[in-house]
Amino acid sequence: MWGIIATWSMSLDSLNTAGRELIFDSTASDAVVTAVKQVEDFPFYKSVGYGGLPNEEKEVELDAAYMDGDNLSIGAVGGIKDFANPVMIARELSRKKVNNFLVGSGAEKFASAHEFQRKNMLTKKAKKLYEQKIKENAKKLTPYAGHDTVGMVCLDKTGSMATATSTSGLFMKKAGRIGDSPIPGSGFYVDSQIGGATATGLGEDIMKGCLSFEIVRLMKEGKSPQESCNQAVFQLNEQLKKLRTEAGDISVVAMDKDGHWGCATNIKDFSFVVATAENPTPTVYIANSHNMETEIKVASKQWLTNYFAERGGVN
Ligand code: SD4
Repeated sequence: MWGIIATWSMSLDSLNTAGRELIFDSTASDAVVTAVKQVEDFPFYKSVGYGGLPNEEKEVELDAAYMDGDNLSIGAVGGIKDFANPVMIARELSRKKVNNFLVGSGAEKFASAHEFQRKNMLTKKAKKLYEQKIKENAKKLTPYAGHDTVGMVCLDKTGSMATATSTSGLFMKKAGRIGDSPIPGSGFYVDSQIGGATATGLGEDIMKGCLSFEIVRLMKEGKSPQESCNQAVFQLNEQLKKLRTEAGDISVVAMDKDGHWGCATNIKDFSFVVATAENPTPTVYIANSHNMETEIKVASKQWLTNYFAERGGVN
């Protein structure tokens, strides 16, 4: 068995690549990092890597993480600027015994010392959107519809699991703001003996529930990935609404050690992608919630046509 699950339809192409690699015996670690890197490199996506939208000071600050489910090694970077592939830097950090999570200039020094590729990550398109936003004087922090953090959980044929995330965080965030995506247990978690989970949405709220760890904990208790995602997301959603009158956007995907998967969301039409040994062609699914249950359907041909038509306009 092998499998990979990823947040948002933007992961579709990279799951094609990852799926092929997994068929040919790639490790979960290599497959997940290659797949996330591919999303980072694609300029159309406004919320990950190259093309990511800037903070309120017009700087693209990126967060990324990597976790190895075999030994629980974690590496993460927060608020890193001017490097092409934060996910690769995160994996390199996971190989160290200490200093696994570096932010800002410390992360950049590490990346330089290890000769990771430098790149100005602010595209013309991102700059234009920033200038528009400044004109509108609209600074409300919201996750953007449709294209947010890329998070993936991967299982390879040998039973190893790995997870990785990458994001530019929220458009117009304060300089130095870090979301859930690089925070272990919140944006991601994986244990090859159990399974893994990763989240996307409003980091400030996802962190309140340590959501990814909670899902893995529920799977350890014997719940299926789908039951675990439902319980973790809907309980947190209800609790936030009760205690704070509202809950931000929250979506998660999970896979267990046998390649079974699940998803839950409190937003409309959350898209995610799955490829497994049984269904090796990556499939885009759309999730919605109804009475604390998640309804999942395969994205229609029309939905995919619209997605590809919109995505065509690179830069
Ligand atoms: C963050 N969770 O920085 C990320 C952003 C995101 O949907 O996933 N938006 O809070």
